[in-house]
Amino acid sequence: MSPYRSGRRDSAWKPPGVDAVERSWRSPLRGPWLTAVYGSVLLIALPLVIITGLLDYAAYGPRFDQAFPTHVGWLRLPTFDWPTRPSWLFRVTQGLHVTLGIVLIPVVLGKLWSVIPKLFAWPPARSPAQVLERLTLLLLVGGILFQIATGVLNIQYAYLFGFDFYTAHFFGAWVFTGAFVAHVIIKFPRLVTALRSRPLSAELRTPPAATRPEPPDPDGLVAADPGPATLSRRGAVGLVGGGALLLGALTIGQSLDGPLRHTALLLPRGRQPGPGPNGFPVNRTVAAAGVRPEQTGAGWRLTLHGGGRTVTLDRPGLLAMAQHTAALPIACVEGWSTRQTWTGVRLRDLAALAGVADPASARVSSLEQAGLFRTAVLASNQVLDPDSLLALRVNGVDLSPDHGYPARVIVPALPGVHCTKWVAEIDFQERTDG
Ligand SMILES: Nc1nc2c(c(=O)[nH]1)N[C@H]1C(S)=C(S)[C@@H](COP(=O)(O)O)O[C@H]1N2
Ligand SMILES: [Mo]
Repeated sequence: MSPYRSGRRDSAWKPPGVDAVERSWRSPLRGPWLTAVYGSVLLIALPLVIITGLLDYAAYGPRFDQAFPTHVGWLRLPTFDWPTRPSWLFRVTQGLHVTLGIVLIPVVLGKLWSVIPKLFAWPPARSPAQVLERLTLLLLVGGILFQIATGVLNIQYAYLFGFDFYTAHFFGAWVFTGAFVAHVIIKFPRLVTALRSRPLSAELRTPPAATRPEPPDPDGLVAADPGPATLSRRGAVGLVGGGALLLGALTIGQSLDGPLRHTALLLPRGRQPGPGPNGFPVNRTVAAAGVRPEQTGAGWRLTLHGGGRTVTLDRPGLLAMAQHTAALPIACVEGWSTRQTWTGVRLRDLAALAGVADPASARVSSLEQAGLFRTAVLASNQVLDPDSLLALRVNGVDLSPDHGYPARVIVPALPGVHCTKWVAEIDFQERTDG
């Protein structure tokens, strides 16, 4: 038999260079088992990232056209009233989304490393089924890298891309999720077989010197010409796991209060305005928002609309009303959160003062002239919760200018972005459906 006919598929014609590339993937660690180990971590954790992402979208109140992107066509999910209890709900869903998204980066990279020879597989199109599979892989790999890149750049406030983050991340999520579901359906049997092929406990006891390549596999993950092992599979799993733990340790602090907050080294700097009762993170400063000191001084007035009535109050007038204190978190879409103790007037008392006993919603407007943060709509349950406040004070002192002086909204479980600072006006809508 002629030697080139008995060989593997490399006897067929290939463009120059492909052979060399194929031979250069020589790690003896690559194979179904390692790919399946990284894959099973992602199989368990990524659905959590996807679900918390969808919940975050729901929390912004798509019903009031204030979730981004606003127009999502047939991707519109059934909307529901985002609850106000437990008050830490959004803190947990958004914190989990961002933290887990960061922690999984090394696992995604490890998984991609383990399958990278397949990117150069030749011939590129062996059968229609294989073309379809490679297409879903393109959406899968492209999708996850796109979601990681846009997500990380967003929380680092690096808007390097020329498109809207929310639109990109939202539609990117659907592309990725579709490809992820297809990939899991196609590969799940392989994953199970691969995990069963080598007991984890034995693998974790094998040193580099005893590490051998896996037998050749139908997917071509195992190198054709493996080199000697410089790292064991235990080492490869430990490297990725260690990277994930390190990222987690540097991130988790942004969701904690107390001394552990200082461990959040990946938080963008300069947002923690020092000690004292107002010393907690500021999303946008009063200066950055373009709110001028003369707007927030003694001449400031709060205007309430509703029930055909307009009521105007100054800050002493608000302080003369019944005051309520509640410990509530602010949780930002970017992942950080912090619990503080707020004092002010209940929103439901302000609704009653405006003549609206049963509000369907309330539109809150700030002193800002324009922009994303100028107005926010609160749903009925968010206005009526006894801890929903127009806060005047925090931790026993007046709000600082950066935290929204003279008055700001704080509502349990409401995304931070809708806790409007420097409030100028609240417009209560009476329920009309009886
Ligand atoms: N008027 C106004 N309100 C605002 C903002 C803003 O830029 N302008 N930022 C929002 C965002 S995104 C968050 S996370 C919270 C943060 O509140 P803090 O800066 O007091 O911590 O305020 C919200 N309220
Ligand atoms: Mo935010």
